[in-house]
Amino acid sequence: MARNIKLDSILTKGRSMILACDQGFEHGPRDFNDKNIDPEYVMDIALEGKYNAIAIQAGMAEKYYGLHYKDVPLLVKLNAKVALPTRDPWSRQHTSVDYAVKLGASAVGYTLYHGSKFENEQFVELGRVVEQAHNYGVPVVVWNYPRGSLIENELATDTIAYGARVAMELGADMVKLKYNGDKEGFKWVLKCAGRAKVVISGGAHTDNEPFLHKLHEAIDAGASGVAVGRNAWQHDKPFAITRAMRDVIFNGKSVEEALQQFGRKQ
Ligand code: FBP
Repeated sequence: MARNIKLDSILTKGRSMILACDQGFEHGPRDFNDKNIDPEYVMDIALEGKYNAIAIQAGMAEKYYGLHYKDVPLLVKLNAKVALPTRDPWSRQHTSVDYAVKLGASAVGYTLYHGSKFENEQFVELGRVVEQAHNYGVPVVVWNYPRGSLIENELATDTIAYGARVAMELGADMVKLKYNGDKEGFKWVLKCAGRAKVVISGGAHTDNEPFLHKLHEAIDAGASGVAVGRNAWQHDKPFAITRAMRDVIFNGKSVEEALQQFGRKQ
């Protein structure tokens, strides 16, 4: 019998637009400028932009997620690694599910590097996370990154599909993965994910049109949304790009229609 996992807490009409701000850890402060280095700047985008969740590490949740932001569901990342070059990434869990729940998490997140020589340790950790989170009814979002010495091309469709399957079989309720531009192949990726929702990652900040085009294609193929960071909070018009993403994800708008959001006031 399916368990009572409250995935709806981070969905609108079955879809999701998540704002991620864990790049300060994953990539380092080079991703930020004077404005967006302030977590409140990013949290305000999540709140006013009505995102389905803000994905942050526990320390940021402790210091910044309070009553003021209670209308943005909190997604606490449970593991992380820094951006030091390594062939075989291993992102170990540093925050417990219990603590994430105490912080007010509606969902927890875990980054899985399948294809790293440390993948078995990560499988065990993620398995435990799923068990603990589901005991609370808290959904688990898996950041799926096939990466490591066993992976030749992390953007090959078969590789992405394998990652989606692994995450679903380990218990992910939502899988966040990269969209490689192969729309037909992506339909297979979605089938591999089964009943786990699939959201695509935003990637490095790019121009509005190609970014929205990528999002539109993925949604059209059947994706459930996006977990975006740099394309939102590095944008000089974060609310316009937020509304444009919303148009594509929730309102069935074309890229051309969504781009009209840039003609409006911020
Ligand atoms: P972006 O939209 O900025 O790419 O953020 C999404 C995200 O999943 C972050 O949560 C994470 O820090 C980052 O991508 C990791 O991406 P990568 O390791 O591929 O640079």
